[in-house]
Amino acid sequence: MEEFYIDSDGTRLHAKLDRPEGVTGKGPLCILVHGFTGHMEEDHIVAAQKAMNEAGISVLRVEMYGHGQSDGEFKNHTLYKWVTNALSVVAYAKTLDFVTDLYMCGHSQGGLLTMLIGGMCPDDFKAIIPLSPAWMIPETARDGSILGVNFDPQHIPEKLCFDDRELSGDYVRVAQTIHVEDEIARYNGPVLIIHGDDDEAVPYSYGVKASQMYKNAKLVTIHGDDHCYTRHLDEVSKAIKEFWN
Ligand code: FER
Repeated sequence: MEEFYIDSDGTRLHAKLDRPEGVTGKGPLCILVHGFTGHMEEDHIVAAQKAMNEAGISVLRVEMYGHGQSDGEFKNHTLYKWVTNALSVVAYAKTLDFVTDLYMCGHSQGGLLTMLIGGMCPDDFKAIIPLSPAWMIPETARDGSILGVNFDPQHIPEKLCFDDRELSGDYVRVAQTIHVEDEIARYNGPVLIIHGDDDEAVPYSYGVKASQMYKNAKLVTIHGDDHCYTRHLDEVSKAIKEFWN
């Protein structure tokens, strides 16, 4: 494992590169991103990394603005900042000599990011893998609700308060402008969506709907599982490994 920082217009993004055991030559690489409030050492992120490594794929885990050990404060993060960060990571990955095919995978808000970047950079990815993608966020932001906190969508408050965290109103302003459907339509490559049908944070119906909207998607349902696959993580690992077989 190699640990380092990737520059994104002055923001330092904490990254770890894990190559499959014994592999030093050229090969595919998957960028892997956590979700809202998440980081790269969460069980489901590490499980995804290990499954890909076992399938012969190198994995670049990166923490986005305001998360993990990257620069920025959580309350100041927005989807535009994450998009800028992800574009920097894609540009970095393309400079790596060993990389043949490039993939992108992300969980939840990282899954939403994966869908956006897939549409923005369709030529760069051999496939994309949104895990329980939180692509309802822009829609709920327009409707006046984020993580169960309600507000007037036409008069966005300065900040939103959750139990133990604060989020700038700018998060909502940005989210309201994003139209994920457009980016779904722009990506024609293979898409693997994995979603638990007992997800308490991102309705399973969004995984189903995305899989129907993409031209070339496969949906793997993790029956009885929640947002972070705490019950059947082994099934997630298996689905990821099989995608490359
Ligand atoms: C929301 C519902 C779910 C939301 C985020 C999530 C920010 C989950 C995100 C994640 O786990 O990445 O309204 O708003």
